[in-house]
Amino acid sequence: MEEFTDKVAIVTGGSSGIGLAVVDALVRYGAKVVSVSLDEKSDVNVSDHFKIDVTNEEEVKEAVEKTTKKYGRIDILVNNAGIEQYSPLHLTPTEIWRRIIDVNVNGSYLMAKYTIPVMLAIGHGSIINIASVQSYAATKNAAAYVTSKHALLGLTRSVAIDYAPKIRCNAVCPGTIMTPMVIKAAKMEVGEDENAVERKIEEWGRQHPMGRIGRPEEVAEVVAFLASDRSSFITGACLTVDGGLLSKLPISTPNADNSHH
Ligand code: BMA
Repeated sequence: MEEFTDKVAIVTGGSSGIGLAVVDALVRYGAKVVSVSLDEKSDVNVSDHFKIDVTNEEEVKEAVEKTTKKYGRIDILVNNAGIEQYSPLHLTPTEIWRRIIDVNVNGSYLMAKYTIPVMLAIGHGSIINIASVQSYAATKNAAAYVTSKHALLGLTRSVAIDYAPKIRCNAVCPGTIMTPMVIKAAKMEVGEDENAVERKIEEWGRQHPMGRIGRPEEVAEVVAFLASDRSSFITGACLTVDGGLLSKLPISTPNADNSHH
């Protein structure tokens, strides 16, 4: 499907996890994709890769300028770069709190700030923010991350109403997805042992009604849909991609098949 022929996309955090899957999907559907991340190198599929820190305003400005100069346009921005760390709020070092908010929220703000004028100039654009199920509810000991992901929905809605009808802005809210970030979180809980990590991830999977955690490609497909004209009347939305997690209350109920009555 060459849906994105002549379209140009920028993906932040494009060298691993969900970002990498998004890069691959957009390339597969015909877009030229520029990846920006802290890593030296990126996916072989990208048209360009810039090593930047999305919290650095000068670096963001320059990456957007270089992209616009070379390709003449930016149709799609995917704010995917994100970090998390687990600790109770009062034990979270202030610099860690600030860094999480800086990457997850301010990075998305800066990318939008410099990309929006380019989108306005070409008359359209689609911005997709990778939020989380933690945009709606919290896991324990993740206050900075949870706060940042809640904030991303505010950013999404504000951009949506400020720039409609030219620019659409939506969020995707993934549940647990098999990425380096989630593997790291599992290791924080159970240590380095591979079997223990696998068991932890399977346990998380069982908490999702679908019985498993998600694959990065399953998020990337939704991002591609929101980037495309197939979602032309969707703006300010958050599409949940969580295998049913947010639909479930963790309360036990009588089993009708096993009733005592
Ligand atoms: C994500 C991350 C993951 C976690 C998932 C479900 O945003 O925090 O580490 O597994 O939410 O809680």
